[in-house]
Amino acid sequence: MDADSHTPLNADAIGALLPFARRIGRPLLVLGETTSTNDEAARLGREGAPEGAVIFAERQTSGRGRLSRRWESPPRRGLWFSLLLRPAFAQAGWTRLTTWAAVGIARGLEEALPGCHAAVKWPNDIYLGGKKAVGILCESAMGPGGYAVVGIGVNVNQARADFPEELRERATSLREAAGPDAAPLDRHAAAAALLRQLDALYPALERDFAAVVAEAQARSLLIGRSLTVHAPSETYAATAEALEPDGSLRVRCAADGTIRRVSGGEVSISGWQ
Ligand code: BT5
Repeated sequence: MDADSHTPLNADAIGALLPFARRIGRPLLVLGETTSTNDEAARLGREGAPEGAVIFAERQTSGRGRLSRRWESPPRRGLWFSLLLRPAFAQAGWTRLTTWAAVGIARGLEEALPGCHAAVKWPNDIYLGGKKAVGILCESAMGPGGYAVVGIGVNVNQARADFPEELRERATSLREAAGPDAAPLDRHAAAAALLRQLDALYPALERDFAAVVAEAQARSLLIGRSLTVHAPSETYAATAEALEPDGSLRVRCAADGTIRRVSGGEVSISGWQ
């Protein structure tokens, strides 16, 4: 199947599947091509747009992950989108957004593909069947008029051959998780499931974040595992113990048994790529 035989995304078709009273998904925009939907959402943020805007793009020419890594965004195969948010609590707490998005997206994937299990690899990846299906990139502008952008890349309809060779063993799509001969999924239904779940979970970001963290921990691929922690200033071996109330990761350092909290940087699971 070539790219053009995948039905183009249409904002009205997604909106028709969302509740009228919603915070997230108003307005809904679909662009043909952009550098990165995070750039577009940030532009809306700078222009003073209210929270809730969601921007999809069929193609990103500079889709990015953390640390300027590249995010593969093949046209019409996935859902590449960004949310513009202005949470109504102190900006220091906006780091919660990654955990919130991970849980909302995990629930949305399980709604879009009943029977699948979505696991969270702290802090910003979602895995299906042991492979990465989703990446999340939160970027904020602090200060007066500040805003947060939550960028989400969901692999929906890629077949194995659609991934670049170096990702084939590590990445997957909803379609691949559905089975070897599964037909392409309806991206409108998948997008609506994701946005409905994020919208439904949004109040918990402020009022019941402990429940969000508890679910992220229950879905976590890391807890109890041996890890390598790549902190900004050092790399060390550790075991993941739990998520902290703010969503950071509590680990026990292998060398001296001390407990540490990891809130930035990277972790890799020993024995994984
Ligand atoms: C992420 O970064 O996983 C965050 C990705 C966020 C992408 C969305 S798409 C909409 C919005 N607009 C953007 O420009 N970005 C956001 P990180 O944890 O740094 O992981 C990046 C790594 O994931 C890469 O170095 C690859 O190894 C791998 N990767 C790249 N593309 C992938 C894909 N489509 N599926 C699975 N893994 C991928």
